[in-house]
Amino acid sequence: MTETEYRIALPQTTLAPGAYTFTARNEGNAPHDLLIKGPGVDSARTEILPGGQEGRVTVTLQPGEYELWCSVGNHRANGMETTITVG
Ligand SMILES: [Cu+2]
Repeated sequence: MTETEYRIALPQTTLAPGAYTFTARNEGNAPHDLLIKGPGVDSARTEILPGGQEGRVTVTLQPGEYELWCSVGNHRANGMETTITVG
């Protein structure tokens, strides 16, 4: 997935249950991170990524809805959040 000001872009928003490693690439100028929360996942996150850098986060997804967002500053309120549906 890619992060810019102020958007998280995913290749797809529905996934089958299972283990995944997400790669978040910061294609913006501001620092960004990526957090994931949902069934069985509470504190999964990348480090804060400077522009041009990427980070990974590994999670096991169960059926349900997962929130993805950037926790830097007010980025989430500015639009850096999305959801994934698993099932
Ligand atoms: Cu951000």
